[in-house]
Amino acid sequence: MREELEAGAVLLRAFAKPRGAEYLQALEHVARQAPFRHMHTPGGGTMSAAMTSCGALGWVSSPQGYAYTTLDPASQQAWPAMPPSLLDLAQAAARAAGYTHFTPNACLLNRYHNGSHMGLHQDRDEHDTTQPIVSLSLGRSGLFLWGGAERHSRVRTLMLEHGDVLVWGGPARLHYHGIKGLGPHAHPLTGWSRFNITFRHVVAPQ
Ligand code: MD3
Ligand code: FE
Repeated sequence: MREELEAGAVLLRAFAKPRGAEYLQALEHVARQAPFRHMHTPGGGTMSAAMTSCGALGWVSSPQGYAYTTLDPASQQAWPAMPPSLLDLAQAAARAAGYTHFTPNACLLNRYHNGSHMGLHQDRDEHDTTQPIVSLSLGRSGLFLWGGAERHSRVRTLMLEHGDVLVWGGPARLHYHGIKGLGPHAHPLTGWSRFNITFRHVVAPQ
């Protein structure tokens, strides 16, 4: 089911559900090489969602700021390669949403437990807003906050379920969004955890 949420933003309900277990295996393969960790923020806080990355570039937060890097600071090694199954899924979803030339080179993996959330924010570290962001939700459901162009724009909520894919581009690419919390039920494949994988095209740091 393809639902246009606003200009540029498409929700593909259950798009990834048939292969959900396969995508979770790919996620575990990444996390064995680059474990999930709780990053620190420039403001002195710690993010309640645990994160890791795969692909040529990975996203890191530290007291010094936010950046995409070619090396995982935890290992000083390159980030794990993007699993082909995940890359295929992201490109198929982008195509289904009307974005034909999506070439993600960064993939951010988020893990939420009880009490994890992600405050309203914009994704603007990619330095390329011509390509969309594709998001894959796996496991326990999450309450997505969907805002607008400004921090104080009206915010709507949407439950994201296992296998749902969001494609966010065009005029909606820089809109505010977040995760308020998790659904009440455990998921047969992930228990009390929710995972989200976002695929991005990032302009390589100089
Ligand atoms: C709307 N992740 O990793 S995914 C993030 O569920 C992030 O973990 C959330 O926000 C999560 O940055 C939400 C859906 C999403 C992702 C990127 C967007 C929605 C977006 C970028 C622009 C607008
Ligand atoms: Fe985001």
